[in-house]
Amino acid sequence: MAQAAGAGGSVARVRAALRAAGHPDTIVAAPSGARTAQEAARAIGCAVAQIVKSLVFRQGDAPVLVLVSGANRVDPARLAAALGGAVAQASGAFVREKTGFAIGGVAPVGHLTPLRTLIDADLMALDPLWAAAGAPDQVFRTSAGELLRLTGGRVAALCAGAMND
Ligand code: 5CA
Repeated sequence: MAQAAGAGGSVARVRAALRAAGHPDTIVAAPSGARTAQEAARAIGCAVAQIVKSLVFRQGDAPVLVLVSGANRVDPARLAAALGGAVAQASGAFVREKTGFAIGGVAPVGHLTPLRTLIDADLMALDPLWAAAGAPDQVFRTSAGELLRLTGGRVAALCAGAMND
């Protein structure tokens, strides 16, 4: 299995989190790379919309995980409304500190600390979904229902992106 150098521990953390939650181990390597949603979709052979972006924002010092379709962009106003306050996109250092993952490999599960999670409503209509598995060349297959269950996240309409135009 191809793995980014030094990312083996991060992928193992995702695998352990999936197993602990009773989710099948669906992690696969994308040797051509899956650093962006476009790259991941090309590697898997699925629509960009089916790639889950795991975006970290910060509300003060608190991290917030936002799961959104690769075809969508988060609308900052909708996100602020859903969270009841302004948020900013987190720096790579903040993301690493709170999740243990580097940008490009941030998974929806297996974080070092608990993250309040929001799931964009558009993801609910897409199946299967693929999300990063802790490294920029590893993804796993899942579903919107499983993401809800795994993260304990709340569904909200967060995007005014491609699917809402
Ligand atoms: N592996 C792919 C497909 S699952 C992936 O992780 N995509 S992602 O969208 O979830 O992660 C990339 C996101 O990281 C970008 O959309 C962007 O929001 C964020 N990002 C990229 N560069 C930076 C940076 N320098 N600082 C903070 N966030 C960044």
